[in-house]
Amino acid sequence: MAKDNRQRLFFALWPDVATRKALRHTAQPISGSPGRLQHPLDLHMTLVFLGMVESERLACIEDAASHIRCEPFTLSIDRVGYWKRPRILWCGPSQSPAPLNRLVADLQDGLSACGFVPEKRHFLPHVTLARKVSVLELAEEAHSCEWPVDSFVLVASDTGVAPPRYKILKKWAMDS
Ligand code: 2AM
Repeated sequence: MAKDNRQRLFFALWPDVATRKALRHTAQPISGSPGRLQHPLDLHMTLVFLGMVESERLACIEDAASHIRCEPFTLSIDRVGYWKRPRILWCGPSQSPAPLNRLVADLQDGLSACGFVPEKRHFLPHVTLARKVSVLELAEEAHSCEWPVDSFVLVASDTGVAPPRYKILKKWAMDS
């Protein structure tokens, strides 16, 4: 049987060790079931989700990413939220900073040359903290944290394996 040459890919911001630790403590559910916590090594913020991609398209994807010009910026993670339907507990910035919006838009633009259709939904920056959560109440105050962002990454998702589920394939530093 032919080996499947496709991978589930996405671009993301990946936290440094200190930010990763802080992210885990942003949300304090005070009632309800905690659900399935995201493995600490899997915490990230998705920028662009590509879906299943054939390996032949990787060169175009990486070339698009290498043309991105973005200055380092800081993300203030000061908001926690809960999406009822997918039962996801997340944290994110209450204001999506301009450099982050530009980075996502530029990536989408560049990737359209590789045949990807830009996401129509509004970009809602978030870090999934837990899935299958039955949260009834969240502590009023988010334990906010500052996330210094100086790179972005291309990630492969290994569905169906034990955590950590994600593998960083390539990292691009932002220019200062
Ligand atoms: P989530 O954290 O909100 O679930 C790997 O699966 C990453 O891609 C996750 O961050 C996930 O977002 C995101 N993702 C999965 N499926 C997606 C889709 N169809 N559209 C956009 N993002 C998706």
